Formats: sequence, structure tokens, C-alpha cells
Amino acid sequence: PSESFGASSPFYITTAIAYPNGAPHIGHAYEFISADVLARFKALDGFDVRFQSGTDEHGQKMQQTAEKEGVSTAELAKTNSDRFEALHAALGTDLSRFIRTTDSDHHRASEEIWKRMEAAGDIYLDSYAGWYDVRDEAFFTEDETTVDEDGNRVATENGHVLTWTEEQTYFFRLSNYQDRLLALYDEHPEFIGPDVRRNEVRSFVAGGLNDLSISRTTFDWGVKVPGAPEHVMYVWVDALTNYLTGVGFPDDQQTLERYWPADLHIIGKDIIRFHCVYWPAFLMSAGIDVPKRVFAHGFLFNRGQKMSKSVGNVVDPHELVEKFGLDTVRYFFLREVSYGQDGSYSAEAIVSRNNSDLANEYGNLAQRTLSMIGKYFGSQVPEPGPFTAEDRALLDAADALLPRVREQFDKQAIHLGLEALWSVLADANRYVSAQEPWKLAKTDLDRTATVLYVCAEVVRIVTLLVQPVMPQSASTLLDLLAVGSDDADRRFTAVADRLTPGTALPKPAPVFPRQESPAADA
Ligand code: ME8
Repeated sequence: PSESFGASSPFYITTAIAYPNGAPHIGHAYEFISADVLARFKALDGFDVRFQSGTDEHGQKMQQTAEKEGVSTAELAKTNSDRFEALHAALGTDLSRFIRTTDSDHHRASEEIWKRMEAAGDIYLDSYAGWYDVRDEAFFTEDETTVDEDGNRVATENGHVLTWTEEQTYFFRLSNYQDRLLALYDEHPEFIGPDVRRNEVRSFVAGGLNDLSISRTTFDWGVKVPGAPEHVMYVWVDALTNYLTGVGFPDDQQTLERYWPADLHIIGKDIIRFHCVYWPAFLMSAGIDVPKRVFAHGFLFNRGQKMSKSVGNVVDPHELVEKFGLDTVRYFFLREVSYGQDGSYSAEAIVSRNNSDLANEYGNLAQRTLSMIGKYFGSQVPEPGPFTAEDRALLDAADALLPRVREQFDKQAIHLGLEALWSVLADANRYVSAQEPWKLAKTDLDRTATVLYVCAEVVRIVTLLVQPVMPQSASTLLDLLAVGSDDADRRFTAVADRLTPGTALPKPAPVFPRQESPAADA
């Protein structure tokens, strides 16, 4: 790696790139927020983070939607891609690049990977006859389909209506990669997370692989196949390649060497096969390292129901943010849903989490501590005396948080990381109730100083560690604790510091207000 990148280790994380055939929904927002939290955690933990998201603009679905709406495909792609980019801005995600698969460097990268797979002898021309799922841009074999009540041929896996396609297409010799893929899963069990997903993928591959049709001739919205411009690449070939495009493949060797292989692809559970079977096989064929890990999150449901336009329960993520506040929404999704499993949201559940976890457990502790420091110590960090066993126990628990939370985040168990933080907040609240500093203040100011110092320390440490999830609120609270505002002051290395007695604190203000319970129909 060159010196211009600095001393810290690289960490390359991506989200899936969304189809811009419509507006983004909460499922997209969930994926963006969760990946952003993981990216910010790594950056605060000292890594040189590269974080990419974007839009997947080619394929038959895009072309069909554009025809239906009477606009050009390029126009449809641009309009909705802009909406995805605007959502990222509204969610506060800290992207290094928002990639569009219509970008010219992406065409270059897709052509190059194709040529390398071809040079490896893995691409051949043949006739394809089979079922195609336009919604998921996926092929299904006869035995993966059933006939529904209306007589339509549907994919057993997702119920989508299929269309019969017959054409001359290029094929990729996926069948040649069965052994190498199985070896990958066995030698690198961390390649797929959560663990249950690895078992599913492994048994799918162990069951045998068919070669994959990787070009289309019946429409032209895509990347042209090198040397055969009447074919466009199957959209997943170019879509997956976005991860390489974004780190300079094939021309910028320096960036590529620095950030590839990717450390973490964050995706939803419906696209595991593409990322854990096709993608590593394409890369092996092209002689490129496979990513280190693919983690599949679950699906988000509105009150337990699938979000769909016909049910009328599709919520605009912007609305959610306006109504409840960005940090509350970010916290809610990551605490309420076990990362990797499906989850559900509703206005009541968001307000209830806000009031119990943020306003009560966290906000109250911070507000009480800071206002007592204001009242009894002239808004200066008090000088602690000797620590009692209770003081020590609480400080030790707070000091132990960084390795505890890091261990969970490294497995993408974000919810367990948050649980650890809140367990220490609960300890701290019990401690305050037991110590009663407001009573102590009447008899023993020295002891009051120690108790409030311990509380302020707990708030400081939890707040440093909660930054990836609630960047804005954490920043405000760190300001209230007079923690320096340089990046270095707020990295996780700062956990080991202590508040300096005598430091002047600004006037405290509540950071996590309570929210009204929504009307029943909200
Ligand atoms: O699949 N809850 O795009 P996409 C949680 N272009 N996540 C959800 C969700 C829900 N209700 N609905 C969708 C594609 N997602 C491809 C990806 S990557 C090279 C190409 C997730 O717009 C979904 O699982 O249909 C995926 O990870 C992402 O949103 C984009 O979905």
C-alpha cells in the first residue's frame, strides 16, 4: 500500500445496489442505515473505511417499467437513482461513492471481467430455454417452479410469475465451480453470515450446479458483450461487478490492491445465491480474490405484514425520519431487530423504544448527571475522591464495553452490541438510585463529587460507543461533556481517557426528548 493512504488498515464495506425502478422503501433504508453503522464503527475504531452503495440500473425489469410509464429507460433510472441518493443524504450515511451501473467506468469494469472469464474458457454460446423471473432478474429450472391457482407458472421460492424464454445466449460454466465453492465455504466458514445462511448455500451448491445463462438478446438495456454487441450482459453479471468498479478495477491498481478483496458485502436475504454462489465463481474464473464476508440481513415488515403497494402499507422512509427524528429511527431499527433476522416496525414500537431506551434510560441519566453537576459544582467536572467498590464495579463495566461491543460488531451482531451498552446504562441508573446524590449533596459534597464523576464517565463512554448508531445526538452529548471535537478526541481510543476535573461544561439541555404515542391509526 502506498504512503498516501496513511497507516490505518483498510476496510471496504458495501450495500447491495438497488433497482431504481421505483422509489426507495423502508427495506432499502434499513440496509443503508445498518451498513452505515458498521462502516462508522470501523472508522471510529481506527480503520480507513471505504463505503459504497448505489443503483443497479440495467435489466429487463427497468426496461419494462419504463415502457409501462412511458419514459425512456435512462430517464427512469436517473429519476429514481436521484431518489436513492437523496435517501442516503437524509439518512446521514457516510458514503465514499454512490455508484450507478450506467457510469462509464462501470461499463469498462464489466467488459473486463467478462473478457477474463472468457479467456479462462468459462464462457460459451448455446441456446437457452427456461423460466425467467423479471422481478428478481433470476432464472429458474423446471423443478424450482409450480403452477399457481390461476394457472400461472411461478417460482416456488418467491411466488413470482415467470416468463418462458428461448434464445441464443452466452453461458458461464458454473458447473465447473462446485468443488471450489464448497471448499471456500468449508475453509472460510466466515465467508457467509449468519451461520444458518451458510448451511443453506452449502446444501444448494452440494446439490449440483447448472451452467448459467449470462447474456440476453431480446432487449438492449445493459452492458454490451465484448465482441458480440447484439448481446447485453445478464444484469447480475454487471451488477455484482459494481463492487470492483468502485475500487478502481481494472485500471487503478493502487486503489484496487488497497481495498480489494472487500471486507464485507451487506445484502438482504433474498439475494444470497447471487452473492455467495455466482459472485465468487465469477471472481475465481477471472482470477480475482473473493470477498472476505457476505452478511445477509433479514426483511423488514410493517406490523408483521409484507410491504406492498396493493396493501397500501408502503411507508416513505423520509416520512419516518421527519416524524420520529433520524437518530431515533436509526436506533430503533438496529435495537429492535436482531441483525440477520426478519423484523417488524410500527409507529407505536418506535415511540416506545424512544421513550424507554432513549428518553428514560439514557437521556435521564445524562440530564440528571449534568444538571446536578451544574447545580452543585458550578458546571465544572467534579474532582472524584477515592472510589468505593460500587464505583469501581460500574467504572469497570463501562471500561469493558469497547472490547465487548467490538466483538459483537465484528460478527455484525449490532443488536447485541447495543444491548451491552444499555445493560451498563441500566447499571448506572440503579447506581444513581442507590447513591442518591441529591441527598448526599446536603451532607457530603466530596462523596457527591465522586458519584457524579462516575456517572459522567459512564455517559461519556457509552456516548463515544453509540456514535455509529446516533451520530447527531452523540455529538451533542459529547459537546455537553466538553469532549474535544476533533476526530481524534472522539475515536474509540478516547474511551481510555478520563474526564478532567475542573473542566467547564456548557449549560445542559435534554438530548433525547420523550415522544407522544401515535394515534391508533398512525
Ligand atoms: O436486489 N426489508 O435490488 P432491490 C429489508 N439490484 N431489506 C429489503 C427489503 C425489505 N422489505 N426489500 C428489499 C436488488 N430489501 C439488486 C441487488 S446487488 C449487486 C444487486 C433489500 O432494490 C434487498 O434484500 O430489489 C437488497 O439487499 C436491497 O434491499 C436492494 O433490493
